[in-house]
Amino acid sequence: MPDTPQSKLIKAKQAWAAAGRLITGKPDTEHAERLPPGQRLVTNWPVLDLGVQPAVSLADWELTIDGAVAQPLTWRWPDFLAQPQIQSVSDIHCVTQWSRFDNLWQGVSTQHLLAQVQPLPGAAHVILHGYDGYSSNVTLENFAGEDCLLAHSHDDASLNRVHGGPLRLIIPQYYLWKSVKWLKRIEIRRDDAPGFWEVRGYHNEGDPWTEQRYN
Ligand SMILES: Nc1nc2c(c(=O)[nH]1)N[C@H]1C(S)=C(S)[C@@H](COP(=O)(O)O)O[C@H]1N2
Ligand SMILES: [Mo]
Repeated sequence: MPDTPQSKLIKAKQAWAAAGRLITGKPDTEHAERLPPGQRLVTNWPVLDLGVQPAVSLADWELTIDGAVAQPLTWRWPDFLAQPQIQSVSDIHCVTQWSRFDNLWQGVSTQHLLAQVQPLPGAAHVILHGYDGYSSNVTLENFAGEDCLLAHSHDDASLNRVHGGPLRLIIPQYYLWKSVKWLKRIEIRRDDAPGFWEVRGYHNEGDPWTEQRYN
């Protein structure tokens, strides 16, 4: 990678992961507090990504779901909007220590998506790919979590580009690095494949309550 300011930031975050920075050692497995250990509440919404924020027009947008599924599919924007829409409210927690409460999301549930593609027996992992080349991995079980959705709106407005519009994933039970912005492809697999931050020292899971920040 060339030594751009962005690649310096990536190297710095990788070094923090190696050093276990920000870990408080006080897991809150009972969720006694609403704020996970080591987090602070913000009311704004910080932007974090690799510094490339792809502009994907609705006319060009496509989402492919493939891999270990009986019915792989590609949705263009009208196909996506034709799916049943849900709303859900969740808190988000970033590994860089900020949390934001009560985010209203609208979009299509991951459970609905899975019912369409029908994962094959043995499918156990999901790799999320963004239009910017970013990726992250979650287990199929976590991907299918209650409040997980493909979100096109946040707090009653279309998701803007910096936060991953037209469409991003939301996996509220994990740190936000798993919630891939500018979602392009959902790959369902039998074996795992660690994503961008997971190969750079971040935890393979990412539960904020037990501070699964780094591995
Ligand atoms: N496509 C893509 N998704 C991404 C990222 C990225 O660089 N590219 N960064 C992740 C990280 S590390 C974080 S903390 C959140 C930040 O989301 P936000 O900018 O909407 O707060 O997006 C996640 N999803
Ligand atoms: Mo992040």
